[in-house]
Amino acid sequence: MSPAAPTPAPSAVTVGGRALESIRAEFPILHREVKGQPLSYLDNGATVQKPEAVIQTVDEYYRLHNANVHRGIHTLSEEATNLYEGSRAKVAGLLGAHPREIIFTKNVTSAINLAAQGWGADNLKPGDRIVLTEMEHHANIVPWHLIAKRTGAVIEWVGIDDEGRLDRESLTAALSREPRVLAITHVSNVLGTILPISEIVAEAKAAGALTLVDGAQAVPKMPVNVAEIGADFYGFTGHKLYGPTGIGVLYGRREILDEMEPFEGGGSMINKVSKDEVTWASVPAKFEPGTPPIAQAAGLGAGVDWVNGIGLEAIGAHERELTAYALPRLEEIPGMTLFGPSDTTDRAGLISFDLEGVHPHDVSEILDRHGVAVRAGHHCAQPLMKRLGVAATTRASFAVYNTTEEVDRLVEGLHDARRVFGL
Ligand code: C6P
Repeated sequence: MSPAAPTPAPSAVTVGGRALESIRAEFPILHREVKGQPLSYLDNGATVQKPEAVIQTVDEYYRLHNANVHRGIHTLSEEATNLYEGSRAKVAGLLGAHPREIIFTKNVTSAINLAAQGWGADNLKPGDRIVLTEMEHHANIVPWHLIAKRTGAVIEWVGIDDEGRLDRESLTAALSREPRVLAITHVSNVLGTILPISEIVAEAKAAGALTLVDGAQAVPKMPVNVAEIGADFYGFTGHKLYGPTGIGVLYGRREILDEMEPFEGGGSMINKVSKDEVTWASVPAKFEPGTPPIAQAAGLGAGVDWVNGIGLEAIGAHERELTAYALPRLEEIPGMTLFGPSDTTDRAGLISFDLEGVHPHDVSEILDRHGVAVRAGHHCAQPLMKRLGVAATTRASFAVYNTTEEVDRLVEGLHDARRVFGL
């Protein structure tokens, strides 16, 4: 563990060339109080707060442009369609993909379900192997259980080492058994581990596996280029990228999307419907039945513009600095166990921990009295909790607007939690 970094003066901190204070000013919710204390929102792994630009875009959509997309030949419908498709182009630009490779879904959970069911139903057969890792979120476990049950495929697990990094030997061994699928996270939502995803995907492809990457915790924290990564599918969720809830993204390689049958049927995804037969629209419409999340897509587009204005490299670096600042201070607290890699080169801005003698729910409740919001629980990663030997952890997770003062308040709150429990 590196020695504690000195506290920078708040007014001197910049992110992507912008003063941190001016970035914070763009987030209205950061100025409210909780339990009579200023809010320190450190639950960004669950969802991030929204800047004015995103809030205004959603508001303006309903005030000025609300209509259904791809349907009406009238001005409002054209405006709504332009906003919706414009956001698709922005997301494609962010990921280095073609807009036709971007499917809008409800969240990353539905993106992974779409890929698992849509691809798996026609491509998996009894005995086929699906490889998952011990650090997956349930969103990248349960959909594979569902398709395995339907097709007779079997799930195999790749382990992690004691620092929370992927056990590469275990991965290589699993890949040597020629699995049909590797579904893997890019960044762990519990450990913060950043996986060397391009290397892993290349190894899986060489073994002939279809690859799906869960980018829920990566896309808000670092530049992601799907062409460089080379995965067949890559998913993320809009509400963690400063956008609204209700919108997620599945990137799929064009050839795979063209070959895949739709997962759900309905309006907007067809070419022709007769009493006896249906033909599909081309991608991405084939995978977007019914009225899509139009306002949410517009908001996500504004979120993409907003992060591009600061730069994801700079956002990730700021969050890593906060992590480097927090780790030694947390480690000094008696009874503290920290999970995840001990240096910050391959870990993103989140920290899970266990405070001996205080249940994570109590930690979280006491921190809330200090105005500090963190998450406590299994973080939808129960196989990982089992591997770590705990039922739950407390997690502080950072975003672009967090400060070292907020880390100090977290540390003070944790000392208070120990006092409350007589420790
Ligand atoms: N993790 C957390 O507090 P949805 O709910 O579909 O927007 O995101 C699911 C998801 C998938 N993968 C990873 C790696 C995630 O972190 C999440 C969401 C939140 O850690 C809520 S459990």
